[in-house]
Amino acid sequence: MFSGGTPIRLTGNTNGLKASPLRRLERLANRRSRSERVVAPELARALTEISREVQRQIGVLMDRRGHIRSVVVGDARALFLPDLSAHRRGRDRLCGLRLVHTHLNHEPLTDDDLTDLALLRFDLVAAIEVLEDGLPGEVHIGHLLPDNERDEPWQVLPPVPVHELSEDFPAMITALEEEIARHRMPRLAGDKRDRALLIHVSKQPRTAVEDSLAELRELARSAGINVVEQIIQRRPVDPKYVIGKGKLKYAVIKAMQLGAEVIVFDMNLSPAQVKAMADYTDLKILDRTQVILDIFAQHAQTREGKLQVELAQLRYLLPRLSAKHTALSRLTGGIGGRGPGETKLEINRRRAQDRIGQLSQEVAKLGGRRRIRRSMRTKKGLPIISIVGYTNAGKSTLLNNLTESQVTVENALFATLNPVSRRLRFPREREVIITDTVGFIRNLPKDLMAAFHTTFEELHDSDLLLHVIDASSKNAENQFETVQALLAELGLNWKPILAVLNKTDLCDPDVVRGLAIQYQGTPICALDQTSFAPLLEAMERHLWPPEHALTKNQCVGAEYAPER
Ligand SMILES: Nc1nc2c(ncn2[C@@H]2O[C@H](COP(=O)(O)OP(=O)(O)OP(=O)(O)O)[C@@H](O)[C@H]2O)c(=O)[nH]1
Ligand SMILES: [Mg+2]
Repeated sequence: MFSGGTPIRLTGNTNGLKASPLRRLERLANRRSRSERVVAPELARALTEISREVQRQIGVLMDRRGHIRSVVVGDARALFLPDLSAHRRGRDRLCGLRLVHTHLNHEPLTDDDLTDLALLRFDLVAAIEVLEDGLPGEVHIGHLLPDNERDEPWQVLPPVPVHELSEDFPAMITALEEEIARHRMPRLAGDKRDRALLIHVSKQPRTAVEDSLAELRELARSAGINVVEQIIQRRPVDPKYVIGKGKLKYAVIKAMQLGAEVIVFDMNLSPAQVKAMADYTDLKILDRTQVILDIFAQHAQTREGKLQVELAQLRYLLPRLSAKHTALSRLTGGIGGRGPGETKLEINRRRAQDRIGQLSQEVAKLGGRRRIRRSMRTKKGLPIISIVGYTNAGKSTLLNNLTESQVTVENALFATLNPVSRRLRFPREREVIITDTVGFIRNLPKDLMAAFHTTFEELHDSDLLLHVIDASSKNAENQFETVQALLAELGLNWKPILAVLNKTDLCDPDVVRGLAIQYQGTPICALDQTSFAPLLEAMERHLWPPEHALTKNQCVGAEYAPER
């Protein structure tokens, strides 16, 4: 083990070893081999002799200067490697250690040897056959390959006797490392985004899988994650390793080849699954909820929004914070671990609990104030229209162009977090308050729903909901259903709702006609105020019953009056 300063040089299955081999192993641990070979013949011989005597595999981890950093004892079939996490040197490089060990049964490199090679990024792995007389036989060597086109990122060399090993090990490693760095996907200058591999696992139909992944890619993009690869597994979810251990190994190796630091699962992971996978790899493991929370954390601007997001993040993290869990630091730094306003999330369990209590109170207090503001507004008797809809449907754009305001509009998911209200003046001195709010999404994380409770509460005061639908999306129908279901969940489905078909400038007119019939919707292009007349007319019809309604010609558009 290299963590904690002093290396523990002899590790593994040393129980029951007699004094003599134990002493020889300890002596080995202080050795330095000056050979330019992968392993010097004398060292190989020392290893095979002890190995034969104790009938266990013996391995050494050697640095590039030939120092033996650790001696590892296994059983007859495998080694038990120490924790090397403190020894990682960045993903563009090998770890600077080679593993040289014995094989008692003349076997070539095993699957475990090669997995260790890939996951721990050893300079190389060598297995020395132990002959009957305890002398070293042939040496099997495997090393990583720079090429990331293949499924297997390693190469196994033809075995050679120890004394025939070439003497240019240092040159070979330098060349290999250079090659690996060259093959890395080049990062554009200034691109500091985390790179991620996306994984979808389910038995859903292909189109559903593709839609789901497309949305996850959008979420990732909005969170500032650079997606470098995606893997689809059409199988039931493995309760522990989600895609199964074998496939997880493949994914981790693939991620490493591509220089990805993060694996994002297109689903929500249980705390146990996160822990199992984090124990297996030091890549950061994220799920869909964390990506959404991360976007919220980056977009939160108001004090209330920041508190709500931090609350949602901590509620999500709490069950994942076991008392002593190394994966934690991976949960809490960078993507998935950013607090709102660039703070770092509190990771200690006890403090997280305290903070949740404190945040809940503050959010409730702000909710109370919000309620007072609302009731004052209601007293004024102005009708309230709320704009709802799937995220990125164009809600804020509509609010801006109806009222000539400057709410943030972005081609990103969850650009808006907290409600913004503006006045909208109709002819004949009729005024309404129109509110834009946070967008909806499929499987909206429940911790977010809970934290944004007071925000959603505001919708209850509405006299009319405008459900903005992105008519240009091929998932318009699913998105419509999702929003309807969430409205029902919030107890809002009994409210009068006007369907608004947006982004019609991007649509085939026949599609718009079809959707208009299907949803009894009013087509608009939120970017173009001249398209608003039918919508304004429909809003008036709802708010002021027909006997008082304006004639069509009188409804000419909106005037802006800022909220006081
Ligand atoms: N072509 C076209 N683009 C539009 C239209 N309406 C909005 N957009 C674009 O769609 C993107 C999202 O618009 P927003 O108004 O931010 O959408 P939103 O529904 O408020 O999104 P969130 O707040 O993130 O949930 C922006 O890039 C807008 O410019 C439209 O009618 N036509
Ligand atoms: Mg918005």
